[in-house]
Amino acid sequence: MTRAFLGLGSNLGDRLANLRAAVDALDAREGIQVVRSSRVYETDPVGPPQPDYLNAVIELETSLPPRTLLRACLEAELQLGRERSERWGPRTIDIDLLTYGNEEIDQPGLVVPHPRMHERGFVLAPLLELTADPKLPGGRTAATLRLGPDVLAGVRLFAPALAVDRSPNQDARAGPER
Ligand code: GSY
Repeated sequence: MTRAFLGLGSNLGDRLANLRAAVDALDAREGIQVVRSSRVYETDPVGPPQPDYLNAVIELETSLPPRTLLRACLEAELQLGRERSERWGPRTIDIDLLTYGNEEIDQPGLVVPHPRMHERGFVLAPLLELTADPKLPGGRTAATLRLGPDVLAGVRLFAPALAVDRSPNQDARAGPER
């Protein structure tokens, strides 16, 4: 089993419901167990003007290899109604693979640790709640990051940690009992 961290973001529709649905959709998949979530932050958009985001980070245990995990994230986005039209546009849900164990992967379409994660307050604030020493790009450590006030500007606490719904109905969606 490998420990992985995913970044979740939503700035369209019922944003909190979208984050909750993403947690449940991922946890329902074979080979993925959501261990815990950070709290939820409301964040100023990075990129072109668009509505504010809700962001959170979740920690997984997974038996899936990294590319299969990435595909599971993309499928969960589609399941939740994400349309991948605009690269920087508003979205119902965005699921980013931030880290996969201690692995460093640089392949077309799959770069882990996520190359911009250490620059983004909307990733760092929730991620550092879950782990004090995340795997960061370029061998950086959290202790050596220069976390000036700008990094966390526009990042506001919004809601408690997302819960994982493992009620019988959710299990039914996931298929056979695990
Ligand atoms: O990279 C994920 C999508 N995204 C976000 C986001 O999740 N949060 C904030 N605050 N800005 C963003 N810009 C993009 S694109």
